[in-house]
Amino acid sequence: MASVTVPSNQMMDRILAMEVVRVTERAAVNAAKLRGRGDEKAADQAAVDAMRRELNNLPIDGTVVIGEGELDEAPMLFIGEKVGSKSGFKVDIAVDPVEGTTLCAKNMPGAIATLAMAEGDTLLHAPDCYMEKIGIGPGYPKGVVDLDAPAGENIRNLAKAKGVKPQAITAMILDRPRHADLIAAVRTAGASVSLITDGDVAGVIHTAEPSKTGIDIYLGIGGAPEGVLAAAALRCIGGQMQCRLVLDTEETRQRAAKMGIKDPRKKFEIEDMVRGDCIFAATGITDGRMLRGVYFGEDVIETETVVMRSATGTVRWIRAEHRQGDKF
Ligand code: VTB
Repeated sequence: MASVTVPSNQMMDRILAMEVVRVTERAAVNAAKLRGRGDEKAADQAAVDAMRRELNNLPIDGTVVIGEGELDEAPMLFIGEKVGSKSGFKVDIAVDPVEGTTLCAKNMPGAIATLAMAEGDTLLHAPDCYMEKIGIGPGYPKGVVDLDAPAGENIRNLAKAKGVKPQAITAMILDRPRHADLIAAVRTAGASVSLITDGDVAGVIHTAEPSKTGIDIYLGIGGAPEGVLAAAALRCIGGQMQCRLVLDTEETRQRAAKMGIKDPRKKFEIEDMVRGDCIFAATGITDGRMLRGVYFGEDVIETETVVMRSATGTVRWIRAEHRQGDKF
């Protein structure tokens, strides 16, 4: 039988790749109990509580670097909060207990509970501001698309690299007035635009498997925390992503500087946002294109989770049946 050799310094990651599944599962189930109730805050709080409780059970010395806000504004999972047994492996953690709070409150497709965990001091500490993003899946030459190139040029270059006409390219974009020019430029280039109302972490991940999702490229401005989470996922599954923080006020520039960002105009590559080994996990809260939402049966709760590990590129789709309802 073939044996799998994992260097001892990565052993902890390997165990954690399974452990983090519990964290996003619990957050998703707790949020799903409140989905469709029109109360974004309540569902988010339920997911935050569950995620924090589970993180604190892990054998890690964890620091939340992307969280629910800064200390004074978020009572839990705030940026800088220490989580875990505090005696284990040193890790940075990015969380979004409910990515798509509106989707969850309205029980619309695509809400997920998500987190990324990386070796200590390797995740970008980004303030909660906007971020320009461009992402494509694996298999393309480096630099085929560029954050600073006009959208039409990116579409044409991507189509050429894929060996298709621009008409066969689909770009996913958040449906926001700020994207009106971008959407028009992509359409003028001949490509199709798939609009989403929320959920750009999943949006970026869609580009990793265009043959299944129909999405070739992700474009536009979304949240910076979601950008770091998406970068962690692409680091695991491959692909290219470039981002730039939108630091358009003195206040955001100062917050970024405090977090160690020296160049406010820096174009971040995946390796700048996630510098070390990482794990990414997401569990569906509501049914989505990528993950099924939580299902509540009579004696069983079902969840679907994707967990990825950059050290090996392994992607696991975990369909779980939970029979002990009171653990949530
Ligand atoms: C995106 C999306 C999120 O925020 O980052 C978006 O992924 C950006 O902010 O699900 P605006 O809503 O202000 O455009 C969400 O939609 C919500 O956090």
